[in-house]
Amino acid sequence: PVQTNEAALNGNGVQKPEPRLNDPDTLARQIVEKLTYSIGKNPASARKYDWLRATTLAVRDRIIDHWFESADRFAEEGGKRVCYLSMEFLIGRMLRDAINNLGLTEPVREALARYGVELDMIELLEPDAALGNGGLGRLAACFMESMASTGVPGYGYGIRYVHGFFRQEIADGAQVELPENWLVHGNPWEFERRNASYEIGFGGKVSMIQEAGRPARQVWRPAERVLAVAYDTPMVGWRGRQVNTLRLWSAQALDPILLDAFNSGDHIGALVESNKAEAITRVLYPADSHQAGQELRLRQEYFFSSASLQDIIRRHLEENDNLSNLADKVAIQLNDTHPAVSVAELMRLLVDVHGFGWDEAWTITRATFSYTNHTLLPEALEHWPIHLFERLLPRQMQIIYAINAGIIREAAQEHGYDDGQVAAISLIDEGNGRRVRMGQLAFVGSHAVNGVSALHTDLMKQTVFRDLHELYPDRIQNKTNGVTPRRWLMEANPGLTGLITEAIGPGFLDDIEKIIEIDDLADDAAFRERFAAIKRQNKERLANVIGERMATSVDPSAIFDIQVKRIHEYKRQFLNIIEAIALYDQIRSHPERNWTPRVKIFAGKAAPSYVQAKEIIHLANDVGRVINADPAVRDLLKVVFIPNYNVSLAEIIMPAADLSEQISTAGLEASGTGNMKFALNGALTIGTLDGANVEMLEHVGEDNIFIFGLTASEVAQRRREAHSGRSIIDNEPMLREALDAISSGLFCPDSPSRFHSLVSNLYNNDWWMICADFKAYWDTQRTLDDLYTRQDEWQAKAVHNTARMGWFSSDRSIREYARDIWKAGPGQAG
Ligand code: 9GP
Repeated sequence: PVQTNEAALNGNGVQKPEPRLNDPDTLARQIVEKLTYSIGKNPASARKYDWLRATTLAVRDRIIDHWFESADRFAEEGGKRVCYLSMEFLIGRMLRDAINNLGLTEPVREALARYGVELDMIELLEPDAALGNGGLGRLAACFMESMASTGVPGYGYGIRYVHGFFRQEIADGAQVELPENWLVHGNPWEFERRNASYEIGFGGKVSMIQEAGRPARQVWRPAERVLAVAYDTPMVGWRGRQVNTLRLWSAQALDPILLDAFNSGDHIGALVESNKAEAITRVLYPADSHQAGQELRLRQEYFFSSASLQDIIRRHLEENDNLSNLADKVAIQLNDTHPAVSVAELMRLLVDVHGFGWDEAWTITRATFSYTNHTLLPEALEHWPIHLFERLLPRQMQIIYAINAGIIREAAQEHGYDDGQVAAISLIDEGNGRRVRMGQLAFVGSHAVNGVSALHTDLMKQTVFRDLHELYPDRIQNKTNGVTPRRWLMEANPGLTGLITEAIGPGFLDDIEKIIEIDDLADDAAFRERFAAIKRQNKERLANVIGERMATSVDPSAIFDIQVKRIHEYKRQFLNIIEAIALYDQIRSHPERNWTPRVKIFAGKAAPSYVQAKEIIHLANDVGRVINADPAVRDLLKVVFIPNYNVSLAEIIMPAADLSEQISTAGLEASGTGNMKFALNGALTIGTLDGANVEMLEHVGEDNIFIFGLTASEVAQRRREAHSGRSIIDNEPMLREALDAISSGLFCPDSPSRFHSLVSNLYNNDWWMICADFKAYWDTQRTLDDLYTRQDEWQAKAVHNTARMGWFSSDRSIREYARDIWKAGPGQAG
């Protein structure tokens, strides 16, 4: 038998390894051990990628020490868990984040340097974990980091896509989508957990069974079953205080191969089941503001919802006698409607599997769930055809009908709702070929529903959820988004972080709102100069990236005017391009004027099926090609579109911006989080009164942000009046000439009509208010040109922006969720 030293045993009788030490000597030794014994490489012949892996494994060991501590602490203290269900986690690279949060950046750098390996070089080899499309997915990643940093016991639940968000290339100006392959070299951060696997059913029949001595109950016999297998990634918070878990599900067939088929020679057929199962988690749907509408998507949604709920229930029953106190121990946040089917699935598990009565199950369900809405765009609101839902999830469909009947009864009997009002709140849309409305399902199944900025929350009450808000007036609340200052300031902008630390000490690293202490330094010329010098270095770094990737040279002393985000008509990249064309025209017509040099930088991906968005990308590229090559412009204006925008590129772009473009049609951008990242890094914002811009205005002050254009209510008014762009274009020569230039084929001589439909949309209805806002936008840009020539003033405003953005931290958002919605985490009775 194995001899153990009793004194060295912990409570479970298992010997615990010594926690890893963090000095460079130990790190250096352990990195080489990983290289040798885990990767099988000799240090002399190891390649950079092997060093990255070895470093990751050595760092991961240290995270594991903290992970177990967090788990032990939670087991001791009890309390409530938060489960964050999200189809998307747009994480990006993990090594830099992990070593920053563990305080290991310098020790690791030093350890690697002993072998002549540069940390900054190997970090770049790590693939981005791009398991998300944009704002919603990136918010989920910021929230995971902030939950760990603020001590909230959080579990992220999502899908382990084999192929994340597609890789974008630009060919002849147009977007080309290529598969992304982040797992091709394996993923050293994750742990496969075969013991946490659950069966997920689809299709089949429901029948009522009556067993002796028990009430009759419904039993679902699915026609198909797949296995959900868990992969866990530890997510370490600031100073390693807490490590939470991101659990991603991978789909597998119950039988990896159908041997009968194989043996009878049908080699392809033998793998059909397994291919069909694995298809569920193979690819991330690349649309952020449009419902995908396909069966596979509904399968993905149900697959990860059911697996997560089964896991939550299993864990709960390991620690508790039964499920009646589920809501005291677990808060489940539904990130958008993608996991909304969870409401029906939890009811099924409680009623059909665990024998609860309907009313008690409904009380538990509502108390457990809460739901965040991220968009008001009608085309993004999910609603599934009943026939599809019924075929794939027959028992969940019955449950939805039963929930609906209860809500309708309550509305009619207690509130006197008439048929029209009932139709408006119903979970079933009877008007469009009968569909299940997932927003309504998430709303009625939750005790709290939130929007992501003050304006968006107000608009939710007035528009998409007006009727449900009337019925449940206390349910909607606001939780303005935030971003993690660790990734978006400390890691992305070490220069600025160093300057601030020097000026006010390191207190802001633990409490970002203390960054306000640099506000007065806006009046200090020496501080401003250093602030500007750091911006300059960051601009040079971006200029190098642009030079390398696109062979275009840009001058870092010009205004770096940047719009990076998903490409969408409501985000109005088109307005920005039209302004660039108008400026181009003016520079050519008035060479004698004192123009302020500008580089307009774009990046972002379009959903592959979104024709207009792809045309906008094409236009940006075509316009850039013509302007950048025109000697008459004398480098006063450049237009560049950087391909393949992702988190890693954003980390280079955000710190390098002078001007941040947040110019969505008012009322359409739920919050925005790019706006926050830019301003935190000292960019001035040109923006509309939309999303969180409204609150940014309140925080940074009206002198430090450049607001223009129609308000949300003015936009709504114009739309009611069937506004069209024609009369504005007729009266605005600069706008007309810019549009004429596009229509004439000036930028696309190979295919002069390429952009005709984009332009004719403006004449016909100007739905996105591009014409309506053009003049105000143009004027504001010229004010900014002027301001840029007065660098002292500009830099003072930039300092005020950084100083006053502390509130827009995801730590603050998470504390609000924890206090108002989850009742979990430090200081909450759990
Ligand atoms: O478009 C919103 C964006 O405004 C918001 O900041 C983000 C996070 O709340 O969510 C975006 N929505 C989506 O990504 C999908 O609806």
